[in-house]
Formats: sequence, structure tokens, C-alpha cells
Amino acid sequence: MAGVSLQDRKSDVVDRMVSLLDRAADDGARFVAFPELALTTFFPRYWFEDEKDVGRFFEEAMPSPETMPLFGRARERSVAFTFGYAERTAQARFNSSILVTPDGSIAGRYHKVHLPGHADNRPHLPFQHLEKRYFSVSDTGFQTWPLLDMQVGLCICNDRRWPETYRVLALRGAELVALGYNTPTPDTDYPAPDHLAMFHHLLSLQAGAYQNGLWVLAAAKAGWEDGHHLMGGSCIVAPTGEIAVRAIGEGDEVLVYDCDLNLGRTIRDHIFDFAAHRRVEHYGPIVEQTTAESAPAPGDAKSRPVS
Ligand code: CDV
Repeated sequence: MAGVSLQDRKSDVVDRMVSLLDRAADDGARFVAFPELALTTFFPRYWFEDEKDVGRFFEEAMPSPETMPLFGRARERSVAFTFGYAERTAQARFNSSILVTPDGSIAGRYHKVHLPGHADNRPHLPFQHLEKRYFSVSDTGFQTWPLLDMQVGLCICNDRRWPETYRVLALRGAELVALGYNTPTPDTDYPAPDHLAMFHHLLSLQAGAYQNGLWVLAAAKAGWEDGHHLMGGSCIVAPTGEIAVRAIGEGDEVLVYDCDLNLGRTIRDHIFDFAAHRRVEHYGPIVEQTTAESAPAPGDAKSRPVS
């Protein structure tokens, strides 16, 4: 999807989503993936002092009056879909995505695990990344749900960079992982050559797909929002790690691919046959540590020899 500006009405954004869903359904799609925080601009780039200025970005009910037409059209077309939005519950605020069945019921709900950025105000930056201010860490964890004739897992944006995301979803039976993302360019927390942003995005998706033998659908909110740029690169990645289809531009665009679920089975029954080859007795630090042990200092007795 192209960007959504601060002035855009949610109902207009939903109209765009309905037309994209129609185009996908016309091309034979049975499941449609939309981006993270699809209904609004990527508001975590802004510091809002006053809580009342933040409320308009959040939904308390889903479907909401504005999103009802999307649920309705998907039901008419018998298409399942997923999209991301900012959710306020009685307890907390989450960066959420939902999985909706072809009959319009919500089969799954995921709250983002990996929240990038910071919670404090950094007004010196050209834009901020305040997910840690506006959202709580997930209370759902990574889950999968049966949908159509497959098992689907959800994650959101920054989650796609973490190998743990795909592995947990694969262990929970995912055959397809759908995610949306808003990736600002440049990333103010990580100044790096421009070409690395797309490379790291695709590398993460392709590695996650191959190492777990599953399909990955990645949907960007891309292009310009209020003078800020978001990276494109929406794509569908096969369990072989190959990109099956990829967006060309940064506007509203439909990518359709006929995903053969047996392709993943070949990988999971052989090179990544978890039951035969995983060695959990050697994976302890993955769940016991968040930080890496420090490398030995030069001159330390344990120091590695330098050749
Ligand atoms: N929405 C995101 O999670 N964006 C992050 C940026 C901030 C690094 C991403 O991983 O793309």
C-alpha cells in the first residue's frame, strides 16, 4: 500500500483496501495480506505530548464502523485477509494484526513481540521511532491458526528480522507466515548505506522462509507519508527462500501468487526435519539469555589466537 497521511480519513484508506482486495479476488486470491498499522500514518514517528492526540490512531473495537466495508466485501468475495492496526484494550495498547476468515469472523489476533525504537523524546532526530512509548509488548506471543487449507502464523514488521519469530511459528505448525511492515528510510537508529535496508529486509524474509520451510507474505506500507519515506519491497517468498513475486513500485499494488503448500513439506521433511535433526540440548542460551557474553579482551588468557 502507498502511504497514508495524517489528514487521510480511515474510511478513505479502507476504500483503498476494499479496491485492492477486489483486484486480488479478481485475480483468484483466497487470502490477502495488508500492511502493519494499515489504517493510519506510521504515527510512532511523532512525539505526542498529550494522550488525547494519540487516541485517534487506535481502535477499541474490530470491526470498527470504518473497517466494516472491508469485512463486508471480503465476505462477499469469500476471501480471507489479515491487516495491522493500533489496538486499545481495557488493559493496554498493542501493535496488532488480525486474521479474518472468508466468512468475516476473526480467527486470530497477534500483538507485536519485538517493539523497536525508544520510549523517550528525542526531538533532535528528523523523526522518531516511539513504538516503545505507544505500545506494550505482546501478551499473545507467536501463534498459528488453521485457515482455508493451511496453518497460518502472523508477525509484524520488526519481528521479521528475528530468526526466533519464524522458528517458533514453524514449531507451532505454520506453513505460511503473513506480516505487514513500515520501514522508515533512513533508519535514524541505524545509519547505514542505503542499499542495506532492502538487502536486510529480503535477507530476513528469505532466510526465515527457507530455514523453516514456509511461505512468507510481506506487505509494506511504502512511499511518502507526511514528508517521511517508507521502504517498499513487498513480496511473497517461497519455502525454498526464492522470491516468487515482488512489488515494483511504492504505490497501491496487488501481488498474486499460487502458493503450493507442498513445497514447504519437501524442506521440512528433509534438510529441516525438526524431529530428526534439532538439538535442543544445545540451544539453551536462546531462551536463557538476552545479551551476548562479551568477547575476551585482547591479552586475556582466554583470548583467541590472532593469526
Ligand atoms: N515498524 C517497524 O518495526 N519498523 C522497523 C524499523 C524501525 C527498523 C523495522 O524493523 O523495519
